[in-house]
Amino acid sequence: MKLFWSSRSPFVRQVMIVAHEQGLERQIELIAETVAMAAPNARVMAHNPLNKIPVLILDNGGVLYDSRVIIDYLDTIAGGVPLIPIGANARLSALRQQALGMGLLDLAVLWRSEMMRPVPQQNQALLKSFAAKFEAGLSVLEGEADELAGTEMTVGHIALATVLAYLDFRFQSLDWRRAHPHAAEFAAILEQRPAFQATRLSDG
Ligand SMILES: N[C@@H](CCC(=O)N[C@@H](CS)C(=O)NCC(=O)O)C(=O)O
Repeated sequence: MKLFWSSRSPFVRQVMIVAHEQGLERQIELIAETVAMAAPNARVMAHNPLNKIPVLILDNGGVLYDSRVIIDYLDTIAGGVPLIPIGANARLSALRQQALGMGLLDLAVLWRSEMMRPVPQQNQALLKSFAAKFEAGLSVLEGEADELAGTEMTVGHIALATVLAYLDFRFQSLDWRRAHPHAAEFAAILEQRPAFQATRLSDG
């Protein structure tokens, strides 16, 4: 399998965490790609018309995107303890938490992109709205963090811990730990796992 990959992408990171947790990482060849909303990458678009990574190219030529689909695929073929639980309640809870994490990451990417525009061109209403939604999401995470920290890891844990890692990577001035100590404890526990250590976000 080949994965269109970047060390900067929190979506790619989740796929790689699942690959490591499920012992599949050696079966995945990483193809480094640079992507940007304003500069379509022809190699990526040839496989994913949305121009987004991660994209997984299967040995039989099949193509999978987005990160949730790839995670589901890896979790299925691994055949071990699933990170997407099987029982209905646990499954829905994990998928809802994953949706919160993925949604916060989508928001964070858009927020950062708006913040990087020259100040006179920034849409202040949009920035305020991004900040409000992000804070609301973090507050839900803070309320669930103790339970997350004490339960078996799922795709929900992975998505939410990756949001917090992305804040450390791209939003250092936010100082999110101050108002979210339970989330900070949850992140600290997960980041100790080898799969998380092996997949740290970086610009290099
Ligand atoms: N929903 C997608 C989001 C992926 C995504 O936004 N990836 C970013 C990199 S972090 C990207 O490829 N951006 C390029 C673009 O938006 O054109 C997923 O879960 O895979």
